[in-house]
Amino acid sequence: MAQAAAGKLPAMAQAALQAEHGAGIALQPAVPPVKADFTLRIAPVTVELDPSHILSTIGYNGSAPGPVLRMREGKPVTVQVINDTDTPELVHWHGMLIPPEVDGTAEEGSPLVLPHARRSFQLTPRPAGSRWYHSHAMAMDDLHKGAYTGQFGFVYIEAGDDPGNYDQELFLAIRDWEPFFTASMDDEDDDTHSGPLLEKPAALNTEPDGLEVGSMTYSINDKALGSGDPIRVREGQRLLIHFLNASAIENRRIALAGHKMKVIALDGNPAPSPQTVDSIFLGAGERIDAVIEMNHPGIWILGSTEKPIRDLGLGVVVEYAGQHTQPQWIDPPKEPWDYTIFGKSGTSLPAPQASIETIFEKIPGGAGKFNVWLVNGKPYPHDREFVLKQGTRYRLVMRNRTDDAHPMHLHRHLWDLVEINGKPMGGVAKDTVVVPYYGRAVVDFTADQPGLALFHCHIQQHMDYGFKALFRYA
Ligand SMILES: [Cu+2]
Repeated sequence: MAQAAAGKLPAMAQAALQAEHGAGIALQPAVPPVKADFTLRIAPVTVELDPSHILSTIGYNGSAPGPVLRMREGKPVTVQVINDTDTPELVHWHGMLIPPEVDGTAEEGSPLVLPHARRSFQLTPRPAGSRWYHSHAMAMDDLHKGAYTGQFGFVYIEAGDDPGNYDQELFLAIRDWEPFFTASMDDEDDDTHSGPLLEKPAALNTEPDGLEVGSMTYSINDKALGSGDPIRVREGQRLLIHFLNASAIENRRIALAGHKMKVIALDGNPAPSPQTVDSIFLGAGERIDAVIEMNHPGIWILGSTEKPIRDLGLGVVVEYAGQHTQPQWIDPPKEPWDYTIFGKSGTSLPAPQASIETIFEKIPGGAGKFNVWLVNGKPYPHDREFVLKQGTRYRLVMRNRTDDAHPMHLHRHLWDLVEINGKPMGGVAKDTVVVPYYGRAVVDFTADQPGLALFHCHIQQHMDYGFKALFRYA
């Protein structure tokens, strides 16, 4: 926890160095070593959330999360992936504009890294900002596979122009562990609403819902709240925190008690209007970069705004020097999360030349079964993919006719948000957007990344049971 909180070379940076130099990786005989800039070894790991919760999962380079990989924008790198498990694996580079062969999904035709085999990938990291890598394997009804495992980590792509206007830089990944099937899912999806229900279906399907996935335990990085080192600060410091919701399951709201956060980037892309907020909301797969002024001495909890989730581990203690109280929590004001406040009105974007309509629906699975998710009336795979023409500017309309908020992601492309639930906006670029329940999101993008591109909900179970589609180039 709080890997960058103390010392010159934080543990995650050391891990990154190790990854860079491939330290500790035993090369199998008869396989010539590959000169790689980064090596990711997929293998069983243990995660000690706290001394009474030690979990077994699959991770990268002996830990979960894996190392923070720092890359330079535009500078090609070779990544060697070694799969020391019995399951074929895929490493996806979320938020990068890279070809389908290296993007890391089976649907796009990226090669699998077979069990007990290795494979090298060349990619040119871009754009700059907070990206991440994770398994893109299907899990279906196996909660020990894919994004349910500890296979996730940050990639930070540097542009070389970081003014370093902060005293500490931290990478905090929000996670849940020990997933289980449940008939009742209670989450904060209603947080996403600030408008009318624009996309309510004509006739509500009132069949009972199928099983969803819940979690027994939570953490930030690999430690539960109260375990591991606190983030140690001094009054007057500025913290730059890169947040990532690495959950395969849920969207989350996060706050630091007693403090406000200035959101400066969404999904790693600078926000044209940075805003100071009481809490942040992260859909599964989303990132937020926030600067926090240490102006309220005490000992505080940074964590989930939901008490039951904090009690199950989702948080970390922030400790000012010289303070000796118990960690305090204060509920922040509850306001719906609103992407539009980070945009800039009057932002001029190229006009869309064509539009793509998508409608999301749920077929309730009923007791003991799974829901099925439809894109335009059908679960994946579709008879015909969405066809893009190279160089064309598209308007993608996402109509969510379900009672859940879905974090939608299009691989290998960058979206410009133009409307959330009827509210126009501009200037915010993202790769993942939470489409409010019975709501709508509209984004524009330029088709400039030839090859197949996967479009899906970032909640693993939704994706596995139909909630995905392929975009292909004509
Ligand atoms: Cu979903």
